[in-house]
Amino acid sequence: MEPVIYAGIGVLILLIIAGGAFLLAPSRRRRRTLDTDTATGVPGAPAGEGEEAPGDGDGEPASAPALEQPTEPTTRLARLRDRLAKSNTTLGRGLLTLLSRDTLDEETWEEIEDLLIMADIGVDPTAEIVDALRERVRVLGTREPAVLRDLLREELIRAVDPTMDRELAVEPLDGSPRVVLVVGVNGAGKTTTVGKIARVLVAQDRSVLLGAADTFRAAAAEQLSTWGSRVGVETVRGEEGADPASVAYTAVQRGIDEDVDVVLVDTAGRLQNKKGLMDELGKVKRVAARPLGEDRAIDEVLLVLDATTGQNGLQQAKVFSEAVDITGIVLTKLDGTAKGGIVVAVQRALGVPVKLIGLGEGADDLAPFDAAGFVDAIVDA
Ligand SMILES: Nc1nc2c(ncn2[C@@H]2O[C@H](COP(=O)(O)OP(=O)(O)O)[C@@H](O)[C@H]2O)c(=O)[nH]1
Ligand SMILES: [Mg+2]
Repeated sequence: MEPVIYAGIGVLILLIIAGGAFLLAPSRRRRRTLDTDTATGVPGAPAGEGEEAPGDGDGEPASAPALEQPTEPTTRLARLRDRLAKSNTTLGRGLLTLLSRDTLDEETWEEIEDLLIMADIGVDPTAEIVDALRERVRVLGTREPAVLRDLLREELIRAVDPTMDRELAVEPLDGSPRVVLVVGVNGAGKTTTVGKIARVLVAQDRSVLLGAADTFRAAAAEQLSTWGSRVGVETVRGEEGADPASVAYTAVQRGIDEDVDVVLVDTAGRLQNKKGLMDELGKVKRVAARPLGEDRAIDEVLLVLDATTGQNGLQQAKVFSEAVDITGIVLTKLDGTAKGGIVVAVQRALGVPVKLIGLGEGADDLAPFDAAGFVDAIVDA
């Protein structure tokens, strides 16, 4: 009898231990989540203090909350091409239909010009494209649709300029993080874009830290840290109404302390007046660069522009570029407009390349911009 009782007690003890471990596991996971939230809530909180090293203790590898797996960045334009094609079919088809008419008379060339202008390409680039096409069509004397399509494709690619350097300066450096500042008017898609870029970098195995320098609304920082936490990236935040420059500074300093590859700083987009904007953005940029030392500067200042805002958006873009040196443009909401020509217009207006395009509200709907891929999506639509 006795051995049976001992065995019974043994099994009971094992069950209690197993049950305890089972109950503990989820609460440990919850606590890690909380740790992260607390750390992000305190600007400049010391690096990982009090946090357990991932994967120690229970033998589980990195028992973090389930993180999302961003899609491979290099295949994105291919994946998102349909959206671009769909929103710009009128342009592509319209141009090809006109070019394929039996006679290419003055009136037809004017219609081609109108289509390009309506797509927001801008007056000067439109004239250049049409002049070049007219000349080449005349010299070749061809009415062959396939040939005409190739000519159109070539001239559009030339207008978009395939020679511009569209790489983001985010290659890791020794000693200090890359710093990217994101600017633009409210609603353009800045916060969304910072979140999407963080995902691209995470997919490339870079360590990332976010800085919520839009301190005017608490919701803005909340929105940003939600993006970050989905892929295990922390956010440095300030109190509502805190000095945006000091939040940016803290984020960069912490990026240095924690040996982070890239610090992405989101800003507010109030466009109250040019002077105010210049003062504020200039200060954020200056102060954020301080922890990097004398011989380093902010690596990228990305201007986020809503492609659906047309000429108005272009005007605002100019104001921003006068306030702070822009190094690249992110054109958002290209999924919702037939005016893809804004790519050409904004590059001309600011003299900097479009580096990324937003093609939807989905977390991975951001693609590196590529002149040929972009034009192909339009003329093959
Ligand atoms: N359709 C579409 N919506 C976008 C895109 N990028 C951003 N948005 C939406 O634009 C709105 C404003 O974005 P938000 O990032 O908050 O703008 P912010 O004020 O500049 O920070 C949100 O509803 C986003 O989902 C895009 O590429 N396509
Ligand atoms: Mg925002």
